[in-house]
Amino acid sequence: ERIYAHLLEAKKKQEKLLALLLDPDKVSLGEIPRLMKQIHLAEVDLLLVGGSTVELGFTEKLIEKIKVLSQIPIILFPGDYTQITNHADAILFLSLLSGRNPEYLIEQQMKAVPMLEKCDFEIIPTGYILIDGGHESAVQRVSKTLPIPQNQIEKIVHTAKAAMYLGNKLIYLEAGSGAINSVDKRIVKEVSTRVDIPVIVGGGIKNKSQLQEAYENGADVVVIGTAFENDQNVLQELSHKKDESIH
Ligand code: 1GP
Repeated sequence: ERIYAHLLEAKKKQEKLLALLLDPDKVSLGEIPRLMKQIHLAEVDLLLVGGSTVELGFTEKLIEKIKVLSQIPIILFPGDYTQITNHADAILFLSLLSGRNPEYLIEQQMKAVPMLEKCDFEIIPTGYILIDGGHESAVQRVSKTLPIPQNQIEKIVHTAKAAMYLGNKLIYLEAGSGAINSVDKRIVKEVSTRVDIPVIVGGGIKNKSQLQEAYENGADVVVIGTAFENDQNVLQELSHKKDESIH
């Protein structure tokens, strides 16, 4: 339970964590050495690996390549059970609780079991909550579920608290990859004050002020994906977060 213990410890110390999301379908293996240099310089704390749809075997190849170059914990963030590989250090075992499609509430999780029985990494049960990011996100398209509107704060909080009562160890507030609107600060604040498990926030976060805003409102981990895909220098802009983190 090394990675989850680290998340809890960071939360206790109010030390904010930066996670970078790499989609195995979007990064080429040849770029990895150069990307990893930037990732190390920027003191990225966690690497999430996954995507809504990923070609079979790509996740494993990407993780193998990263592992040669880096000690940063690699956490699977799978869009479906076929992305699971024992090369990772942990998995966000997601249940899409904002949606009403049984496939992403329990079916995919059951299909994952034969593979998980062969894996020895940490399994971190995560309540995954899709919030309207102002565009049709890949999660929405693939899962065929509706996001919760940003103004339904109580519904989002109740979903998060129910997730916690069910035994989930993390809450992931997701505006969707490439969101126009990231998760509103009031949502981040309400959820993080009313649940006592770590809160991850992602979707549409592009710059330092958005990152800081999420941290200041209680996000324990912020995920950056698209912004780094579009501009690999963005990590340097975000990298001094530790000096300026909120106490
Ligand atoms: C998507 O929350 C992640 O699942 C990251 O979103 O790609 O918009 O940074 P972005």
